Amino acid sequence: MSNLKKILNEKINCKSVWFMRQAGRYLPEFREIRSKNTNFIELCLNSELSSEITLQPIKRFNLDSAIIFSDILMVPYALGQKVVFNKNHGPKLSSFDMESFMNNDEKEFTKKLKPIYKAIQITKKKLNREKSLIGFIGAPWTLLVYMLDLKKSKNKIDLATLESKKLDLPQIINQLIKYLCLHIQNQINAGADVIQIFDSWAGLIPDEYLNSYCFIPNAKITEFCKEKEIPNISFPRGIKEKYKSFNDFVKPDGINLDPLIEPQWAKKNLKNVVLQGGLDPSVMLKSEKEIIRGATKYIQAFNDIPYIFNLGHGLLPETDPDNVNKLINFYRNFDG
Ligand code: 1CP
Repeated sequence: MSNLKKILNEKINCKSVWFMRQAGRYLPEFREIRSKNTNFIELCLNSELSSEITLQPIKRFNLDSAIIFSDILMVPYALGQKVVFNKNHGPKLSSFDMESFMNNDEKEFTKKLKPIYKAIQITKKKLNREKSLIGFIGAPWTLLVYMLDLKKSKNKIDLATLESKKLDLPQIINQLIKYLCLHIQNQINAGADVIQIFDSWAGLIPDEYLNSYCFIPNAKITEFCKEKEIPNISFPRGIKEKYKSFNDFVKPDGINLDPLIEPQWAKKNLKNVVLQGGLDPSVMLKSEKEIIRGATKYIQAFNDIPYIFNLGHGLLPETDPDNVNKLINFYRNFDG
């Protein structure tokens, strides 16, 4: 069994390191493939290339886990929205249509995403058995931010527009949960060992909606993972001290910290859960000394509890791969 699974399943204190966005734009070998494949959705649906990209950071750094190269927006795509990835402007989706959204069909959904499941199968065969293959989904709220185009500036959502749309959000969220659980099931069937649930924009939810848009949907999906006995990791990024009530309510196997969460606070307040990550990815753009100082804070704080080394968000495209290598070596050699 991989160290990642051992830590999540048995709460064993051993070393394991992987990074969010470990396969991506900071790697020259990724940029080379990407430059020849200008349609990002098509690239995600190319099983051979997706598997090759997934394995690039494993080959380069011998990381303990691989995360399948895909995107959280493949689910809205499979549910009928057009998705385009514009350079520098982030992803854009065609307008949301409630009727066609509610008319989706499970068989059709699985068929559209088959190449992702095939990529998981191919990767699993090539991956050393000591390593985990991580599948993932975006949580309903984070998908809605893109599906309904809610984000009007970097850290704000347009609540007035959301309310003026008069959409039946509980119905939309439940429909999303159904298809997200199907996507998880299909990834497990194809060979995923662990599931990470990204709620990257949870921090933008107004307080009065946190329960219905974040806690309850994440809890339902986590419950599904538990029924299927698949280790799961939550990432409710940006909700600050509400990480505690999230953890008590959702009860995930693992929880990814963001850079706003102090390691000592997490240790004291987040119980019965394996902690993962936390280090600010922008630290990776600094000097070796600063990277080591940043990492030491986390490694030392969590030295005596099960901890999965990772960052507080994805690796930035400007990151020097050499710095990633230095950080991994520092973590692996640390014994204090
Ligand atoms: O070359 C390019 O222009 C594409 C860049 C890129 C990549 C490499 C996008 C567009 N998505 C991905 C892959 C990806 N996305 C992975 C698999 C690879 C890995 O992690 O190693 C995963 C897990 C995601 C998940 C994802 N996509 C999230 C959740 C995690 C997070 O970073 O918060 C979100 C919010 C997205 C949406 C998305 N996809 C891509 C962009 C530019 C965005 C917008 C958000 C952003 O800029 O981070």
